[in-house]
Amino acid sequence: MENLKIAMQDVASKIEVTLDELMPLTNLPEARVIEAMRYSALGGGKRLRPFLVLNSARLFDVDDKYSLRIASALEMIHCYSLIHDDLPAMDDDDMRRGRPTNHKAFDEATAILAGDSLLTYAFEVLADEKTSPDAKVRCELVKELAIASGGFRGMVSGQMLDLTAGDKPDIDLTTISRLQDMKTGCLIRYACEAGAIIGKASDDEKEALVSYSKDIGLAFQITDDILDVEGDANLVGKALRKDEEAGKVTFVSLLGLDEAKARAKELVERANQTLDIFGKRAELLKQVANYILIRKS
Ligand code: GRG
Repeated sequence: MENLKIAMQDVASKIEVTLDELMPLTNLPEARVIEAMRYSALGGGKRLRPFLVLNSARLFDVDDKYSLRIASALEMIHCYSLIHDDLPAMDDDDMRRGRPTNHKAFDEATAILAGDSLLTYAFEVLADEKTSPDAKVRCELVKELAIASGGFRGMVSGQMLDLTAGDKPDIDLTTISRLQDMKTGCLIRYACEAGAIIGKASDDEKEALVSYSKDIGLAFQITDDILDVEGDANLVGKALRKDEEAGKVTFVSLLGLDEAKARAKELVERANQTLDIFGKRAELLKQVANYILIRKS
């Protein structure tokens, strides 16, 4: 695990530098929105999605200078979703990553704009030639990210279902899995898929990465539900036990803690098996899947 820790810190610092360069501060009168974007995008976090992008792309010897731009675009979408999710109209949270949420640090209108701007800027970054000299690759990266984050079969659809789930206490495991697959899973899937796209992976290689990412995405959400019940709010960096208070159906409420943990473990084991086609080169991806099971934040 020491290896993994160093590798994750390395990606986190590289992504911090890239995001900082991509979003320079300005003296212009509208600078407040840039400050709010930087507040959330440079505000720490595990950088799991960037780690997955870089290490999937490295399987195909892609230069990090390309993957870092893709990872930054994906992190921008992730941060936009967190800003909007924390708003009073959605989850109404005061703390995120151990500090005030964007709308608490700025104001609601600025937080909405910062989220909007991160969402659109992500596509500008992807569409730029610096992301890939191959226009077909850029197009595919843009298209798949739009699908993963959108409202037809992506993150926004998952969020919509989540917002209305409270009114439907009879939700079953299939429904909750579909909801979470869209809300959390789609961006995690994109991280690995993007590595395959930029790496011009074969169909089998791409399929293996997508299958791995689907399984770890679900395991990630199950552990999120577990952390909500037995996690430490100081380590997680936000208020916990909100699901139970809101009467929300989660993997833990449906399966119980032990069964939820067993399910997450099974998913990670299956995910790691699918990476066997890459041999030793997939070691870090396997380690990060194992880390999902024991994460404390
Ligand atoms: C508002 C369109 C819109 C979508 C919001 C992702 C999401 C949908 C809401 C976040 C709510 C939440 C806590 C989901 C559980 C899984 C998740 C995405 C956790 C946060 O991701 P981490 O743990 O965060 O990777 P860090 O801070 O490490 O980047």
